Amino acid sequence: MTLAAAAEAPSLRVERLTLGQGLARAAGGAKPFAALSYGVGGDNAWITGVSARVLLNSEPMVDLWHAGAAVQSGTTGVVRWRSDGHWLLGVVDLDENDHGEDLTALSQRAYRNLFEAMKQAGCPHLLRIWNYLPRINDDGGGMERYRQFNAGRQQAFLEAGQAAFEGAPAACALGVHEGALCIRFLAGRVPPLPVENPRQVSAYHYPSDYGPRSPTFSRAALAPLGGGQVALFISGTASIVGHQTVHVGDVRAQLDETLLNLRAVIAAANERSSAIFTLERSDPVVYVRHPADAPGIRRQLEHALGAGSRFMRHAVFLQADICRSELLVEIEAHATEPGELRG
Ligand code: 3EB
Repeated sequence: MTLAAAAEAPSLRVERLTLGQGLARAAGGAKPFAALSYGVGGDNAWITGVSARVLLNSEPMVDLWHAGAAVQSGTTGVVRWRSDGHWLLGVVDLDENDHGEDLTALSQRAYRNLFEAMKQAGCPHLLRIWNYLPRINDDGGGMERYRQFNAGRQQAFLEAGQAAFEGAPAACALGVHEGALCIRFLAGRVPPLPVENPRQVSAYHYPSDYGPRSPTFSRAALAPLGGGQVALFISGTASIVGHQTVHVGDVRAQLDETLLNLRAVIAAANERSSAIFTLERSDPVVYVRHPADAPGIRRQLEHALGAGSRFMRHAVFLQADICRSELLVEIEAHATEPGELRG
């Protein structure tokens, strides 16, 4: 699309609220474009939840997305979506028991439908994907379920002609204890600018020790949102240096390493945009494998980032399994700042 057309497009905005605030906001005015809530399942036309336990007695949080006023909704295969013609938010909730397929085939089908939905809505560029897999670290019959998911996901990207290596979208993949295979995704008309982390091997180049097909995601993605704003979507980030898990068994050291990785990927993003992003001004989700670790993780984050930082005020702590069984904590975040991409 041309630059002029991009400039006319409705801008996308996101705000992180408590679920209560989000519902009150929606009740008081027009329905939001879409919302993704963390810590509560169930959904209706415009809000969809990630069903994982909220830790530390904190409230479930919600990302309220605002886009153009003329929202259309549709169903494409197993994908339900809402779009204003410029931005698309879609969801998949698949109960594996309802489908006689293994997780590889099911993931491939979900992603195939997802790309079809993007085509139908005229939003061909994936910006960010959230994946939640039941029992992610379990054996799926000769292969770990996360590895099965990776195989199906990569195959669907290749078949759809979507960038499966360089240029892949930002993503996360977490394990939930029960329920459906959940995928949420955000797509648009303008391609995002992928960002890698100089401290880490690109995940799409992981050696085959981590599975026959590599994971399909970039460490982060920069996306112009219109209205002079740029978004930084930071993928799930953990204690991995090069391609290796480091500090096995030491959650404190894993969190320190994760913070170094987050700061490194933000620094790399800041080279590619006139916007200035900081970790302190981002909206994170903190995934904790063992609930007993959560109070210590929160204290350590308060110490590192400031108890009054936006990061801490907006943080949501969820119990989840992380895609490698030695990883104890993983953090993802997004932020928006004024600026534009550098070519
Ligand atoms: C890692 O760095 C940790 O498979 O989509 C992080 C973000 C991770 C996304 C994915 C996996 C994914 O490899 C795991």
